[in-house]
Amino acid sequence: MPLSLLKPFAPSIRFTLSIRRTLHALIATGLLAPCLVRAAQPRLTIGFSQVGAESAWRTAETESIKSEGAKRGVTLKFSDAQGRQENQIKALRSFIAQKVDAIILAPVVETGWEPVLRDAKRAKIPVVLVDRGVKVSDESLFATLIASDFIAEGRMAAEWLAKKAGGKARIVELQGTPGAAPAIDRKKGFEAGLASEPGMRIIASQSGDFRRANGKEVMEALIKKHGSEITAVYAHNDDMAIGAIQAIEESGRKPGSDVIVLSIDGVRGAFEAMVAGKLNCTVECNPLLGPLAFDAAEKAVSGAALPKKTIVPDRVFDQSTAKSVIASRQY
Ligand code: GYE
Repeated sequence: MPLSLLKPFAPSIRFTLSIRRTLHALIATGLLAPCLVRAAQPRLTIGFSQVGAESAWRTAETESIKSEGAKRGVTLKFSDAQGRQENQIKALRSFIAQKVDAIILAPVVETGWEPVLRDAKRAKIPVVLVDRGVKVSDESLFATLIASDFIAEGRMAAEWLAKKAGGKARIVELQGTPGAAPAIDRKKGFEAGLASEPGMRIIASQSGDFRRANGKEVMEALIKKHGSEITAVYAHNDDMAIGAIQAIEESGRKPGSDVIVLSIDGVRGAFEAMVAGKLNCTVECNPLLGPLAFDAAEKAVSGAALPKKTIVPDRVFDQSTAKSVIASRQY
């Protein structure tokens, strides 16, 4: 029986737990084979609606959630929305129709979720948000959010850059997907971090949709327009920075020295680019959210209380440490 059906009957859950404890005691005394107990554990069915596969970060997150689900014996229904909110809404409706025990949602944009989240709530299916937040008038529409603090990431990037550039730079900003929480907040945090730095000017700011190819294309256009006036690039993710690095090289300038390049995520490609001297800094954003997401989903299904938000801590890495830590990076 799915745990959700047990929710209104707390004593039944306790009863199930006590059966489980008894079975474990029987295993310990050698009276029962472990495989029989595994069959007695309730298997959860969880729907996971993912944004897409626009970046190395997202691929790492998908992998973390899929592998953690498999480890826990969860039946995972995975849906890739190819970057479109309407596909995510369709996936959620289908999960609800299939009566999954819980939903994990990485929402592409912040707004427009209320109707479908209301449907999930009506069906008593808890929704765990991972990596990006939503804007809703009623916070009970989701169980919890597990994500980085994107404003803090933007601020850390600004502070690092102001120090590196000695308080004077002409910056090009490559934004993430329009309307996405990390794009909105990484911009906000970066601007706040530069507020007391009159010599640090953002001369252009455009979206590259968190994609490498778009980062390169936008950077090419900005180089055409602003040329060597550009002294720094701030990209909302590593993939766009790597695209921008190619565009800078093709224009005959040296990324990492003629132009300071910094970004967010801390994926392997960023560490390689730092070791090669082409990327100056990356602010980590941890995508390995599988364990936290399933802990939260299991708790929500069992009716346990959850904090509304869990913030995943992040650090800044630059060329001074890239070489020594690259081997220990997990994504
Ligand atoms: O930084 C970027 C991605 O939502 C935190 O989405 C995530 C962002 C990540 O595609 O690379």
